[in-house]
Amino acid sequence: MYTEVYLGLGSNLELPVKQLGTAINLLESTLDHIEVAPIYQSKPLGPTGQADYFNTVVRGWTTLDPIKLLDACQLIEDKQNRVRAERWGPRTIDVDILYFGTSVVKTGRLTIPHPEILNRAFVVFPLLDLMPSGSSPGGDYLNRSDYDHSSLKQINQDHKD
Ligand code: A4P
Ligand code: MG
Repeated sequence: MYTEVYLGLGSNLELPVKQLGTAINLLESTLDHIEVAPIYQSKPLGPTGQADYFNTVVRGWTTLDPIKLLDACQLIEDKQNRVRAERWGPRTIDVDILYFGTSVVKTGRLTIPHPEILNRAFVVFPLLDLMPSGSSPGGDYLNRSDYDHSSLKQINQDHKD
């Protein structure tokens, strides 16, 4: 059985746009019918003194269950030499599961929908590019005008460049 999933990608180290592209290429073998939102640049949320972040959202379909999908996402992070040092600290790549169909998951390893979606313009904007109605699979209603997006800019560079 296929489930529609949305993944949030973020990077602020070692050519971030290229890191996003590498992760998307790797996700092509995990998800079917991948669609990718534009890339957005923003100031870091959390510890200051870090470089700007580049974020996007990917939609696709999977036959994996949520934990197996998390394993696949973490394998991609490992392949891209992600070092887990500081919470909210700099990273080559972060792959978060935002929505897994309409599922609600709360285990030690996994919370779905991702609890920070509504607090983050850099997640909501690319999500809305793929989901223009604003009705999320989690049952929330997303609206750009709810956000201060002064530090958020859509960049023209494509992850394939
Ligand atoms: N985990 C639980 N639920 C999920 C889920 N839905 N998807 C667990 C993925 N993982 C989930 O994550 C820690 C643990 O969360 C995982 O082992 C998994 O079991 P992590 O990525 O290893 O560590 P982290 O960095 O401490 O947490 P997280 O939640 O990924 O960080 P954030 O909250 O994404 O923050 N500023 C801008 N502008 N843009 C950004 O993308 N990102 C961060 C990182 C900080 N500031 C940022 C950005
Ligand atoms: Mg993460």
